Amino acid sequence: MTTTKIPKVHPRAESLRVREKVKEGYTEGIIVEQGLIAHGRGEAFDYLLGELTIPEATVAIKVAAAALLLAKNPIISVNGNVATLTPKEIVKIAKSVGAKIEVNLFHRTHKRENAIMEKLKSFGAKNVLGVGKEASLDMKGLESSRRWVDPKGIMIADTVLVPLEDGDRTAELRKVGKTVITIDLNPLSRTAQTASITIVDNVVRAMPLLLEEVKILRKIDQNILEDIIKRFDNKVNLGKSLGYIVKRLEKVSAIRVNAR
Ligand code: PTJ
Repeated sequence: MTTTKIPKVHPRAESLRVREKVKEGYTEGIIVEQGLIAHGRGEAFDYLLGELTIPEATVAIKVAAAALLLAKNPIISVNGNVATLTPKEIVKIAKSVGAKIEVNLFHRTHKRENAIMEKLKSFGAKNVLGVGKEASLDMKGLESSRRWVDPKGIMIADTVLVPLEDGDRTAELRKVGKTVITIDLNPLSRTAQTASITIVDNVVRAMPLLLEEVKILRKIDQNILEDIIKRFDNKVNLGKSLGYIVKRLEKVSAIRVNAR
């Protein structure tokens, strides 16, 4: 496998380093070809954000941490891209909030499920659900392979963290009363629009921040956590996230026009 040397001074070095990671995930059989394209779409939105965690994402991360800590039965749903980009954080967040971990793939193959499970186990996960025959229950209302879930996992969870995915599932999970937390760079995506809590950010930045927030809020009273959630409106926060992009583009374009 060839690894490209990324010059430290390259203005977009971090983004290029993440690309190398994505390429590794593909070589390891964890990320599917379509995942490379999905990553490119994410990069484009990240560019619009300025490749940083915007204030609206910081707010949503706090709410997400509170929701995970208050959940009776939380779970983290993992696909190829997230398993490659943030395996350490998946395992640590799961441990910190007592969440289960389930592999749930759009492009499902047993080989990929196994590769993802092994990756997570190499980062300390004890039990990974949803692999092979374990994903035996049909979550009605879905056409894709994502409908196969583990009876011990997503099916009975009250709160599901679905970092980065296609939009077919979030609405169905909401319909059956689950709290859905997502991390999606595209504030316009179906997942972003239908989740209970949407963090408009790159998983590589948001997952470590979510872990830190969980550690902070763990020490806080339950009624304060409930209050954090009550005061949050996802539609409003999504609107503000889009507003952030609009303002940023207006600012950049004004600089260009004035420089002429
Ligand atoms: O591993 P599988 O088989 O379950 O397949 C996973 C992919 C990602 C291929 C599948 O879920 C898919 O096709 O997703 P979409 O429809 O391309 O949606 C992915 C969403 O994630 C898009 O809205 C992207 O903008 C967003 N995205 C991509 N990379 C990141 C991201 N959001 C946050 N952080 C990223 N690094």
